[in-house]
Amino acid sequence: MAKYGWSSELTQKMILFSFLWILTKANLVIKNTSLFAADGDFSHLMNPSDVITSMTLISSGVLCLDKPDCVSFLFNPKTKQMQRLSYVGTPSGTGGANVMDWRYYIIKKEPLVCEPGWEKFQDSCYLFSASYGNWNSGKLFCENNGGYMVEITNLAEDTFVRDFVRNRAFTAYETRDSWIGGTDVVTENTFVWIGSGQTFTYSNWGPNNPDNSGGNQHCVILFQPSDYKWHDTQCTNTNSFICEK
Ligand SMILES: [Ca+2]
Ligand SMILES: [Ca+2]
Repeated sequence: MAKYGWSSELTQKMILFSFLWILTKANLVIKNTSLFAADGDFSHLMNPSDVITSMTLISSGVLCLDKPDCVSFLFNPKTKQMQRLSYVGTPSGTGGANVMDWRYYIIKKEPLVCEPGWEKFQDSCYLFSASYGNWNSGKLFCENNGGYMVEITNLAEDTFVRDFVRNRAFTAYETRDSWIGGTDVVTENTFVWIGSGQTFTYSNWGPNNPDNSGGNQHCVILFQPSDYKWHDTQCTNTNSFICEK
């Protein structure tokens, strides 16, 4: 109804934000993502059993991106609730009081473009460094380049990264093996990704690893003699770095 300034027509207007590379929230990076608000009555899309609490519009967007089939969502700024949708909705007509606090948003992912020197794979860019150092210097190197030490969270990503290092020539012994972002330095044998703090949900350990050999192996490398499967090793060792952003 005109009273609420809503139109029966689906007019997508870009509002709010278009954030590139930037927004990091605990366990997720939103990249090349824009939110579009749509006018109209979308109350017919609501399903009370699917409503979840989300503090902000941005965290609602994060929750949507966190679910692979989510392409749009409803958000209520007054009740701090949202509902994810796996399709692009169309309005049923003019708005009404029952939906006045809810807004409908569409997620739009822009094509990902990686900077020179970074390799693109799926939704991330990867930097395979020619320099080397200990694990912490790798962490700082990646952060200084706007990313984080690589987090390998599925077989496809693991295959991409291992293929890359397997096929590249290394010029120094120190660059043969590569640091990745995994560590169990906080709690022995609980490996987490340093960028997100998430525990491993996927892993590809080499034979007999992790073994915490000598009692002080708390950082993870792609180990060439194991065809670049993962080994825990001493964080003070010297290897090349793989960054992601
Ligand atoms: Ca360890
Ligand atoms: Ca080991």
